[in-house]
Amino acid sequence: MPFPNNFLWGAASAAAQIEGAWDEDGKCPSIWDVAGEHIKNGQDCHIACDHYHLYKEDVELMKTLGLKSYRFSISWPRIMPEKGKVNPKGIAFYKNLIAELKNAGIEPLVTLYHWDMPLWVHQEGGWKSPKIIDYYFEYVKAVVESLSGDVRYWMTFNEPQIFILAAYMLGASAPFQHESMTAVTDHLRHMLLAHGRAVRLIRETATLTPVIGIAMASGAYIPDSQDEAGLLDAAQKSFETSVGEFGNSLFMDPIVLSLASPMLRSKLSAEDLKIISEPIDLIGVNVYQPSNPILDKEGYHADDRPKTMLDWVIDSRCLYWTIRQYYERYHLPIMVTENGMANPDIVGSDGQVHDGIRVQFLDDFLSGMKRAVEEGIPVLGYQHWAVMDNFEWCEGYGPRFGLIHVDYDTQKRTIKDSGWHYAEIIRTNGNKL
Ligand code: GCO
Repeated sequence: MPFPNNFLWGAASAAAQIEGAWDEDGKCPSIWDVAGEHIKNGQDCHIACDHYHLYKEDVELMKTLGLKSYRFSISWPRIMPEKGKVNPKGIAFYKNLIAELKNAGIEPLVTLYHWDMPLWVHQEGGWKSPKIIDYYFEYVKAVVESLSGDVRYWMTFNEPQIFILAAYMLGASAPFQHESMTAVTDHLRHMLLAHGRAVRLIRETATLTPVIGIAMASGAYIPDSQDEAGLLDAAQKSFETSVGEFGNSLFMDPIVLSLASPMLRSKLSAEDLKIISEPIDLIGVNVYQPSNPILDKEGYHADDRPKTMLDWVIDSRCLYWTIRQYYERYHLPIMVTENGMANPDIVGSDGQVHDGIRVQFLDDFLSGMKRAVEEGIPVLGYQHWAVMDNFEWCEGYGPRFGLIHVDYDTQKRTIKDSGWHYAEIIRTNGNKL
């Protein structure tokens, strides 16, 4: 039995991608609500999956799948629509959702920030301004005060690579800015300090003993050979050069090892590093594809490999190697906080969704994860991205990532073949993999 009985088999989502109700019950707009022309086909996230109204039905479906855990994010603009003001209706929504999950025996895993910054915070400078450190602290305080009686698992942030570097440097994610790398190192510092202060706050004030982490956009470089030199070379590529400045060590070295990566050396004082390296309990990895296609264009032959509809290479080895490389570098338990694939799924004439490609994807990737578990690496759980089809940021509603299909005209949900297949994997605790 490779998987422990308390292994958290789950699925994931994020507030801006599923909730809708963008201006209801006191919520203020987020930077994604006003993303306008940056989103394909004139789409927006104002209604999305209408999960804000349909959460009971959605939790029921999660129960049908037998999920042990559900990773979702809390909408900061729903909780703090104005500076210094907590919105009781925002809190109430998450209290109700969590109560529903608990009744269904599903462990809530909370992400505190999955990119939907309140517009007012952005107007005050967003990640450019150190003010955000206090604003985020106040928000986290309100959430922990009201929800930590029922929540144990906390992720401070989801993928800082995207919401800092892609968002402020490449203009590829809200708020779509084009700043220099030097300017953006300030934003990085703010994010790292916000993380460290939040970890300490949660540790000191949460009602239930917390398990705290951060979710990173990951995707290991798969070793070219498995001798010592090959393994070293791969880990070095993954952490030092992986996708240039997006290298994961930029974030994780200060957080876990209290070491400033070269780019941040002149920015982070010893005092900063002390705050940033507040001990965490796990590292969340979001794994979609390996970094080989970027770092080894010639040798990897990406063109010959299967791809998802977003053109992401499907290579299941990358889940195993990501878990292993993270563990070997940081020696912290790992949670797979995202892993999945986009596919243009449709409901067939038999009323079912036959996404055989995702069934295969699950078997292949989960077998890789099983190998890591068998080798003794502490893997706490696996959260498939996503629980249901949703708003894929600038890509809009085209790419479908869900285990559950969503008809956006009628909001009808249909469990896909992959959903039923995953349910069986969960029921047998991964023994069939
Ligand atoms: C990310 C985010 C998710 C995405 C998913 C598919 O990794 O970009 O965490 O919100 O929807 O990864 O792209």
